[in-house]
This record gives sequence, structure tokens and C-alpha cells, in this order.
Amino acid sequence: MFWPEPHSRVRSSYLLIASSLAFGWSANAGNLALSTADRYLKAGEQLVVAVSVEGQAVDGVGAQIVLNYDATKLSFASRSTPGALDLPIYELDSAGVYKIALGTSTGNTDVEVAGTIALLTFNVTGEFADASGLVSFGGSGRVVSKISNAAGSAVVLGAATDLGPVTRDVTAPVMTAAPSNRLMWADANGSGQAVAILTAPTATDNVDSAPVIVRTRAGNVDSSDNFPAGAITTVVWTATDNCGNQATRSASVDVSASSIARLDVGMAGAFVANNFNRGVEIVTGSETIPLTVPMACPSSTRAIGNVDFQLSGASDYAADCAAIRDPLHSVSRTATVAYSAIPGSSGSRDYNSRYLVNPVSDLSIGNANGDAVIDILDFSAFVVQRGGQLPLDTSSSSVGPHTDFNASSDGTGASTALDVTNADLSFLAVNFFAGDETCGAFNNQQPLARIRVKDLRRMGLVGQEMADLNGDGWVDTTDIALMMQGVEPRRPTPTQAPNVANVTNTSNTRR
Ligand SMILES: [Ca+2]
Ligand SMILES: [Ca+2]
Ligand SMILES: [Ca+2]
Ligand SMILES: [Ca+2]
Repeated sequence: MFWPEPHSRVRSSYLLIASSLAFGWSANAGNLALSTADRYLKAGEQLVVAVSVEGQAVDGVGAQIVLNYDATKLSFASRSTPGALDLPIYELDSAGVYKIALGTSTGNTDVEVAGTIALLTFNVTGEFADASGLVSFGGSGRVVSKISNAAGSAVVLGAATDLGPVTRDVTAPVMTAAPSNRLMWADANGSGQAVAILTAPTATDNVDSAPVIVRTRAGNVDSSDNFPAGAITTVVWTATDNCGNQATRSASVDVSASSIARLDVGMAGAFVANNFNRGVEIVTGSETIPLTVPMACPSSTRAIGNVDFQLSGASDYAADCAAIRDPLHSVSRTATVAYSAIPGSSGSRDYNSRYLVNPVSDLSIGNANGDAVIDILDFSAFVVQRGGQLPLDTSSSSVGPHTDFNASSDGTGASTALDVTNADLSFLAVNFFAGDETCGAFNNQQPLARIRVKDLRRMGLVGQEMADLNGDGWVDTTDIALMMQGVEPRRPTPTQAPNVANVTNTSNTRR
């Protein structure tokens, strides 16, 4: 008998097994194998090793199993015997060696032995990665793993297949950096979203060659590149190794509720300042958008400027009509809102596409009273301010009149030079009778070539009667011509100061 002395409760089958094993064996069918269903153990998991008959089933009445295990990494926890050899007869666990002898509860006759004979559970006490030999067949001489039959003459020897490598991994994957957070304008197509392509981080692991990376939004798997306007969406990438260890990276996509648009506008005429600001208004649909546009003069005949502004990301403005004007200085010009798919950035946000508003014609300057035409009433408004000083810049909140059409003010207020002169009058004269271009509704305001002085008074335009230079009771083109020739108007009172910008003047409204 090669097992240690059995206990007094040893069953009769044990003696049969022991005696049959003494006859020796021959490897004539099947073999014994070690395997595990889970070679990747996460923290807290146990290693469960199956001892089984591999290949052809054999007839047997008992088995003995001898295993060596790495006691620095494992400790034996428990066993079960799910197969036909279901009767534990002897068991010993000591110093990295586990032994068990099994019989059958059905008696001392052979049963078909196939599949799993024993399931042995080990606690994991030490770290290991991709380790072989954690558990292996052991023993020597007669104390080896084997199956015996009742006759004792046909004992099957096994131990052919070892457990193979097993990994216990408590180290999370290492991920590359998350893509940068994105600040976007809504795409200029009314979709109420922006496309943002985020380059996913990659992951490596101490054990796995390719940790699985899952991308989620708000906890749901979602790989869409479309992000809703007016919201900040957080994308999370989670890398998981085969042992369930995880690492995460995240990035946010902040999409404005608005799309970005750009106004390019020209103003015709000989401007003086190289750079000045003008308040400009865009009317499209039911929206009126006030803007302040920085203007520059690359030539002596024209100023140009541009400014970005916002339009709702939930509407498509492409092909809409927009009317653009400088409310203090011009009549309006129209533009068809265009769409550009060229990406860029505006302010702190990027865009995939944007709207372009670019009136074909330059704004006609010379409208001093904010109505729809440049006519004799603008001349009379100009005459009141002529000879005075005005700020160089106007903005979307400035209140007129502001008849320094040619931007000749030095902007400091310290100069004694006059800002409103006949050079400004030339803008009005050149564009005399120009009228608004409109989107849809026809502008039926007729420009006036002349007006009676008493009608000016009736209209509340007190002071403007001084524009009747020749005193004939009319303000008309004759008076304009006289002024162009240098005739000075007679001021109503010597001390009356001209109106200046940013002072409310109720005449500056459209009729
Ligand atoms: Ca790992
Ligand atoms: Ca006017
Ligand atoms: Ca001027
Ligand atoms: Ca006159």
C-alpha cells in the first residue's frame, strides 16, 4: 500500500483499489489531463482545476491523483468529485502536494470513467502572470495519478496534459491620452448638432495583447460622431483586460446652440481713417442682428470689414435672404446667405461649416436719418452737424445722427479739426436717391428731391431749415450745390451745438 496508512473508516473499495493498483498498469486508453475554464483570473477569483479523462472513456473502479502546486502562489481550498468516481477515500494536502484517492459509491464494479473526475479549487495567494506549472501532475513510482479497474489487470495511466499557463492579473491596462476636449459651433445645416471625430485612445496591458476598448456616452455604448447642439457631451473610453481590470479616458464635446456666420461687407467711398468701427445690422427672416464691424481701408475708394456672428444651430439659413445696413450711415443691401463646408475656428470654438453673408454691392453711405432712402432729408440732417466734431467709431448701440461719413475724426476729441465737412457731403451727393434693397417686401418709400422749410418744421426737424442756404423756402439740390461751392448756411443761433452720436435723436428711425 503506497498511500499513508488509511483511517479506520476506510471503505472496502479502497482496499480493492490498492490491491488492483499493485498489479501495475498499461497505458491503453485515454489519459489524464489538467485544465481550467478560466485562465485569466481577476482579483478575488479562485483557480479551479479540473482533473479529467481526456479522449476515450475508460472502465475503472478507482483513481488516485497526485498533484504538485506552487504553494507560494496558491493554497488548496476545496474539491468536488462530479464524475462516476464520486467517493473520496483519502485526501491529503501538504506543502504544495495534493493527493486524493477516489472510489465509486455504486460498489466495487467498474464504471465508465469519462470527463471530469475532480474539480480542485485553489485560493490565489501570490501574483503571477502567464505562469505554467502552477498545478501539475506529480508523484513518483506507484504514487502517481492513475485509474484502476476492478480486475486490477487493466489500469489506465494518465497525466499527459498539463494545466498550461494561467494568468492572474490585477494590473489595469495603460491607455494613451484622451483626445482634447472639443468646443464646437453647431454645423451650419440646421441639424442641431456638430460632427466631432474623436481619436480614440489605445491601450496596452501587462498581460493581454489587446485590451478591449468600449466607448460610451452617459453609460451607453455609443460611437456616433454626432453631438447635440447646446449641450456638453462626455465620451468615455474604457479598456478592460481579460481579468476585468479597467482603465478609462474621457473627453467632452461642447457644442454651442448656435452656428457661426461671417459677414463680409464693403462700404463705398473715400474714407479717411485706416481703421474705424461701424455698427451694422443684419435682418434675416424675423431676426435682427446688431453687429459692430471693424472696417479697414486698403484703398482710397472703399472700406471693407468682416465680423463673425451667430445664427441658431436648429435652423438652416443657407439660401435665405439677408438685408445688411449701417443704420447710422447707409441704406440696406441684400445678400443670399451662403454655406461653406470649409472648417475653421471662430473665437474659442471650431466649426465644420459656417454661413457666409456677403452682399454683392457695397453699402451706399449717406443716409443720415435711418430711413430707406438717401434724399434731401439726409442733406438737412447733415447740415445741422456740419462743422462739428463726432466720435470716429460707431457701434451697434450708437445713436445718430452721425454724419462723419468718411471717418475723418481723429477719435480723440482733442483736435480742433472739424469732423463733419463737405467731404462727408460728397458721400450723400454721390448716393443721392439710393434706396434700400429689401428681402421680399418692396420698399415703396420715395426719395424726396426737395422739401419745404415749413414741412421740416412740421416734421419736428427743428434746426434743419438752415439747410435752405439760399433762403427760398425750400431745401433742395440747389442748396446742395451751393454748399458744395462753399456757401455757408446761416445757423439759427450762433451757440447751438450740433447733435452728436450716442445722443438720442428720434429722427433716426425708419418710416
Ligand atoms: Ca492587466
Ligand atoms: Ca434718409
Ligand atoms: Ca468727415
Ligand atoms: Ca433753398
